[in-house]
Amino acid sequence: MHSINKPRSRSREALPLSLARVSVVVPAMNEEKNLEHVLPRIPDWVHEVILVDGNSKDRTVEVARSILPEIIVVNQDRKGKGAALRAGFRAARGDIIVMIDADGSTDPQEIPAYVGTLMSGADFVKGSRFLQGGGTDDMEWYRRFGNWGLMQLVNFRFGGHYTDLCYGYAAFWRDVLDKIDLEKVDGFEVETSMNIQVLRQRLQVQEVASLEHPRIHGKSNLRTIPDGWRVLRTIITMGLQPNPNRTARPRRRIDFTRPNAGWNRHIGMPNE
Ligand SMILES: Nc1nc2c(ncn2[C@@H]2O[C@H](COP(=O)(O)OP(=O)(O)O)[C@@H](O)[C@H]2O)c(=O)[nH]1
Ligand SMILES: [Mg+2]
Repeated sequence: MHSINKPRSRSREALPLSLARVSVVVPAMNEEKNLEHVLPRIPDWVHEVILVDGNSKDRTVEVARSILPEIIVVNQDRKGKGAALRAGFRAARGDIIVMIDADGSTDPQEIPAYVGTLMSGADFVKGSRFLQGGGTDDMEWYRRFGNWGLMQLVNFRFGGHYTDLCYGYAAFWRDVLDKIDLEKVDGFEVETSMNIQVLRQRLQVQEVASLEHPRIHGKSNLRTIPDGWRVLRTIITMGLQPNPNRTARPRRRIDFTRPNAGWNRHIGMPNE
């Protein structure tokens, strides 16, 4: 038995995070000026950082390599943020995959909150700007309104309790990729598609409060009307498809009789 007063041989910070390997996927299109505000803020214990270059016309790739020489750079097969994430997920080797933006809006220093929530039993963790503790400085009123309306539709049709929908910060265990299909999801509807599919798969989905900062340099690539329409079309199309798991019982919650059942399940460690 451990005595409470006995000093630990390893630091507390190094313990849980060293067990699972974390890949961070960063889609970036013409973000040369923003990367210096993003890449250095990624925690050191992250196993790998994957930059998906959206055929940038500026020095995005060179700048990324100069800041983080070990960064892995991949290309995407089609245009759009969804295609970029798909390529990044395919290249990722970690047990956990975290997706963040390259424009300075999502703060890599929040990664421990996502990883910690996965460690404690969640399968899929999404950031929310509208939970207590979260917020945004990067959303015009009409985008806020659109996001809210689309989220209501998703909650109504797919039985979620989301407080946010179209936000680029999320993290998940890599086996989630076996359960969701992103093959035809090329654009900004990617987060919505993922958020719906994880609900349909009855995964343990959890939100964490997140602060979204203003994009530092440049302009958003999102076009409110066409991209909002793509999101709406995704919700309608998926809503018309029958749920293959409709009769499945909701996934068993964390089994407290098994030690560390949360992360052991995902990284294939014995439970005893
Ligand atoms: N590789 C790649 N990255 C993209 C593409 N579209 C957007 N991004 C990146 O995705 C992130 C979010 O895009 P952004 O334009 O800021 O949209 P917003 O945050 O919704 O306003 C940023 O890091 C962009 O550089 C794309 O087609 N390819
Ligand atoms: Mg942005």
